[in-house]
Amino acid sequence: MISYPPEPFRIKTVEKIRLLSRSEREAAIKEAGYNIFNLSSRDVYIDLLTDSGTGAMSDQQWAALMQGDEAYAGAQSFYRLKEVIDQIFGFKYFVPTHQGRAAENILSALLVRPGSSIPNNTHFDTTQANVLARGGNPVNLAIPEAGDPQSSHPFKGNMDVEKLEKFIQETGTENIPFGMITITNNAIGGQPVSMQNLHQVSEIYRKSRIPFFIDACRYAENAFFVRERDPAFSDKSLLDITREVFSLADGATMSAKKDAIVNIGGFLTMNDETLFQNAKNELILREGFPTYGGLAGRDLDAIAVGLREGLDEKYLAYRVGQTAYFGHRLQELGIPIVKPPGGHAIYVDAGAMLSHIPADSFPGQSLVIELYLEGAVRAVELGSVAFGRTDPDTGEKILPALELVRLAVPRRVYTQAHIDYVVETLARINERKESIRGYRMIYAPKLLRHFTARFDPIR
Ligand code: P70
Repeated sequence: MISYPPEPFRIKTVEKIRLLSRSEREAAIKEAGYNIFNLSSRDVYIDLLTDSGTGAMSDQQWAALMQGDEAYAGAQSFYRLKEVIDQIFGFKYFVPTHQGRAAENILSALLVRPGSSIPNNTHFDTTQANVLARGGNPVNLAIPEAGDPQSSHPFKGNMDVEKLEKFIQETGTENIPFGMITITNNAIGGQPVSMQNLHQVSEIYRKSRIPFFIDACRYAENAFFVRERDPAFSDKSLLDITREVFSLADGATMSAKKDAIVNIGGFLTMNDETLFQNAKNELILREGFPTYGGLAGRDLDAIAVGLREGLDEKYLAYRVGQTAYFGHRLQELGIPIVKPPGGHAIYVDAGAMLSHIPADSFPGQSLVIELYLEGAVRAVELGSVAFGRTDPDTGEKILPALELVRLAVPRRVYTQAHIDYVVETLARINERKESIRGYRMIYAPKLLRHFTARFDPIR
């Protein structure tokens, strides 16, 4: 029997969910242009679209909201958040932003020049888009194992350091305004990055004088995996591990909607004073005054409390345990998933499961739609719909290595019975998988197309 530690909390507030009938679901998804982003959330039973902003806040966080200081400048909420960010991240400066992509936008606006390149283990959708939007070139340099769903490499999120060195040599440091690494690596399965890899990447960037920024959304889950999987860290505290990680970089972008367990918020943090000055000016132009960013004072307080809760050992053991339980149950049923289970989500290898559907007919999108039709479960495609694009110079279609469907687990929201329901839904789909057809994309914008694309079933 697979199990995981019981929830280290009890439930004080509940939210009703409803399950539509099959014919109602058919009508809803058709109306949505076969894109789950267009569904009304009332029509979704189990919502695994994202773990971003969907977590349940604690009583402590709700209490902190009441103490929010809504002063325009110098709010006490800012100083309370600063204390926590100083302790966990340890960079000299930070600016609050309304979410992660706003931090990415500021960084890209200030540093990306047309034609320049930004390496990463794997850029997630909004970082890729923010770099592209400034005329830059987002480059993915993950280790080869990242492209193999079967590989059980313990740190499959790692960057390929040889490729990184070669890339820097060929491109020239003057064409790389900053380098990144994403922890955990969301695009390829929520896989962790090892401390050793972070040290190597940091050394390479530093010796080339390339500023190093960490996309830190799921840094706490990454720290937990480092402690679990690297014997050198088994007796270190999660805070010590985290401090070591951030000491290797020059700054970080953060979506607090993930490991800080809030519904909205983020920040950009850095050591460079000039960059900080410039970031403040960008912030004032678009987000807000530097002591609140695009947020209310109370939001800053919720983040301050959430950052500490997100790094709690008991919480993380339950959290990562729940995701692993989910993955192991699917593996028992022979459903191909990215191995090993990631921190915040399970990624079904739709390319393998629906191998009769070619990439340009979007097997991942087909599976996402089937999940909704079969059980009103909402997942997201992370394959050719989300990451596919056309090279502006050559007109060549660039497709991702894998056709994945992500089932993200919101933090502190669903119970084991909910997870079991999703497993059973997928089991029924798996039994009739040969009859599932592909889709045609009938509308797509240039950037971040998955959010608004529309589809038609191929008959
Ligand atoms: C997700 C969401 C956000 C994200 C991220 C990394 C590694 C930056 C950001 C931006 C986005 C999403 C995707 C599909 C469906 C719904 C939402 N990731 N870096 O779920 O942060 O959203 O705060 O601007 O994962 O993974 P923000």
